[in-house]
Amino acid sequence: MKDAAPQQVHLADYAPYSFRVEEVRLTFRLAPRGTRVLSRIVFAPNPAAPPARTLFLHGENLTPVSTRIDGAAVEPRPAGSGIEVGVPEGRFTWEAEVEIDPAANTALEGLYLSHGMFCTQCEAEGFRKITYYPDRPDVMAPFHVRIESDLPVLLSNGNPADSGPGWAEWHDPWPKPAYLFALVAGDLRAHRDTFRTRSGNEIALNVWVRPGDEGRCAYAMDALKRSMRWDEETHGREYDLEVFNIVAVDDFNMGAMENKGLNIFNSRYVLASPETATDRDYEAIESIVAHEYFHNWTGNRITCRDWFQLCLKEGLTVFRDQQFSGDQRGHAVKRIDDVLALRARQFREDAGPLAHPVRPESFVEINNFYTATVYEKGAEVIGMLKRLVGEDGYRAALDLYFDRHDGQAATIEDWLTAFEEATGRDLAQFKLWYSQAGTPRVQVTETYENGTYRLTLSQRTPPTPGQPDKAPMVIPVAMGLLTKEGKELVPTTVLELTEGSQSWTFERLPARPVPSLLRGFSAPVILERETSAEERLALLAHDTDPFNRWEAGRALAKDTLTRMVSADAAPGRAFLDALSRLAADDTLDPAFRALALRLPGQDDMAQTLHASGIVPDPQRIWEATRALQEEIARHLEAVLARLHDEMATPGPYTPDAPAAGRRALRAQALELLTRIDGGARAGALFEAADNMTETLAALGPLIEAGVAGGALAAFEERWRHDRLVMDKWFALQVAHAAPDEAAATAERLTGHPLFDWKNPNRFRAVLGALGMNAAGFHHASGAGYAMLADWLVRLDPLNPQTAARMTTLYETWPRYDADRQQMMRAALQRIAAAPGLSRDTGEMVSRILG
Ligand code: B3K
Ligand code: ZN
Repeated sequence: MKDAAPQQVHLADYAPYSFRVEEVRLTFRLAPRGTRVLSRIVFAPNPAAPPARTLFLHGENLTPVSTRIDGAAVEPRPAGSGIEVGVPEGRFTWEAEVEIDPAANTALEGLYLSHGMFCTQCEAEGFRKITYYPDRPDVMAPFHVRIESDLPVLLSNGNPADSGPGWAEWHDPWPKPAYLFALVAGDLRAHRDTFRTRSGNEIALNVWVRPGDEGRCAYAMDALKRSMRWDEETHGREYDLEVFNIVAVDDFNMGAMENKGLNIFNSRYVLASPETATDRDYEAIESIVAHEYFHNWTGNRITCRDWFQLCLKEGLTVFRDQQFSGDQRGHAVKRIDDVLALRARQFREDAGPLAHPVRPESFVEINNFYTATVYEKGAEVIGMLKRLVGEDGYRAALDLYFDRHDGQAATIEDWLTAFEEATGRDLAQFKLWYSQAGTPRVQVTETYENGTYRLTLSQRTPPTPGQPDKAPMVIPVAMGLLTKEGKELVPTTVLELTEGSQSWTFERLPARPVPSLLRGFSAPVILERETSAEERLALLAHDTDPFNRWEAGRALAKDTLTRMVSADAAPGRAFLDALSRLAADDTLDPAFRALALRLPGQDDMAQTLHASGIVPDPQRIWEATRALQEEIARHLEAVLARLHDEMATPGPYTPDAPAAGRRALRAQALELLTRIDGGARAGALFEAADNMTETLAALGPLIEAGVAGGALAAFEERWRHDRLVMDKWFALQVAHAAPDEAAATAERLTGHPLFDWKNPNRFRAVLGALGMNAAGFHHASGAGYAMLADWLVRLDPLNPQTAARMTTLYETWPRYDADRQQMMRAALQRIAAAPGLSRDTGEMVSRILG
């Protein structure tokens, strides 16, 4: 395993590599236990770096067979995370032959095997496990790859160059960093299509899957074609190779990877059919296919100078995929979904021991920084920038950025300079969003006198690890003013809060207005305002901004739950009536109504209580949530029953947003009704359902009602041979288990013959679901904490990346009471003490423990 004293890497230490790589030629002789990799790399001095006569190359777990410079054998010496060797002046050619062992690669980084198929994952630093190379994103080169293998399908980046029996060659003309390298070899089937770019090039598109899965590729292909068109129409960006390949792999550490011309996907984000995938799956496939495709320009053509700049490609590409999905499915609902995810993951991260800036300044293992902060807050920062410079300014800045940096490895400074030059706006203060961690709090105070409303906004960002003091940020606050009856007095305007505290006045108002603040969630901040229930009810009924309309209902639900948790109070009649009116309002989009009827998640409630100084008790939150759902079900029974009947989608299943919205509303109604009907409707739906969305909409509530035994057995019987569907079966039972049964359920399932703990999807289905079942994971017995720790200790030596990522389930320990804190810390300490703990998990547990 790795050494005990982990090396920190610092942004401030960046220095360019001493050499340029002019050309890379690789030959792979594939064999599961002994793959030979031959490399021939032309290096030349980098004019932008001091001259050097020592070549450093990364390399990990490689068995060298031979190494040569300009044809003469050399003997490099080990150095840091690779090797070092003396080189001649000027241009020279490095050649190496190494042996690697894909079959032994359980970490799923580098070249590995999944069901007999060779595949790669190189981002961030996996290429060094394939051959010796300057494995850093600022070294970009064209690659020529030859693959020798008896397997029928042999793929790499770029365009197919030549092939014959047992071999194929690929040429990628676009200079790229090694992290975008990919190779796939296997017995695969293609779902084929073509796309004509707007300048008339015909691109061959393939989705490659295991035999038997061909029938489940159509939606991913359709999403790809829509993404390609969208990037042309909205950003003027065309595809730049003759072929675009997507490969679905069952064993994959994350969602997908944007390798140039050869995207590799976790199969759960490719394969879909009505019987096996839910509406949520279809939506995720659409957005991830788009995300990886959009990386072709934001990430690949323009990449990152170093890994500290990760948000340059990730924040921007998330922002682009969010815009795309909004255009496809409707922006109002998409924005609410995105903010739900932001609060659930990023606000949680920002409030705990793992808080870090969007552009971190140091790391031990970069894989630990593919976080909600880099991705989701990174996207929010771009959304704010766009709001501040306007639609046209944004377009001009992006055009300049693409023009100026195409083919380069860029920085956040380059990105912001493009905005400054294209729009004339000074972004010096705005740049703090990249360096200051923590979620800003914006406090609202106001006065109203003689028709004049004065609004004062004050900002403060709490301390985060390593950052005790914070400076004021640029916070765009979109707002409007309404009358109590819902008439808009002041339409949406954007206030720019740049100082610690600022005031704005609005004059000649007919009466005290109801402010609608932070419309569209215009900045990733927490708003602090004493708001009366009357005001919230007015906004819920009338706000013209759909986000804030939803937000008002959300706030009422949180207030109600807070009172139920801390004072055993009953839910207020006015709230229930408002919810009822909203549910019954058929002029509103069903998807929006489904979101409005959904109660805050239990972890979200814990976060909310903690932020207002209350120590959350997960058990009480669970009880209050159940009680409130029951109250809502009783109060709204008639309208929910009507929705349940009327929102049925007759005819064959289609995955489009309107149909999915109807199913979501129906499922929401069903979940509530099951609290009072004992599972009658859910049981009927389970029997009748002909698609996975409805099957799961029925099964979850049946489990919670304690009447799912037969349904679970029938489901298992029908789907035992389908790995993606069985992931759902495993996850659902844990996710919906009652608090005192969650750990035992997870325990039982880990003994199931289909529990393959080495497969990340299956591991996450059980242990990830346990960590997300708030009341179950945080059960007072500590059984959940202990069980997860046992499994992470077991997984870490095999798959450090997935183990490290899952330690974040403990990041909330500071929120809880002394007993839980002590048990969570003890679990973390037990992981920390595991012999040979990986650098990945080691860094995470030590940061979480603080
Ligand atoms: N860029 C990859 C993530 C790589 C993660 C490495 N641990 C997928 C994406 O963001 O598109
Ligand atoms: Zn990405």
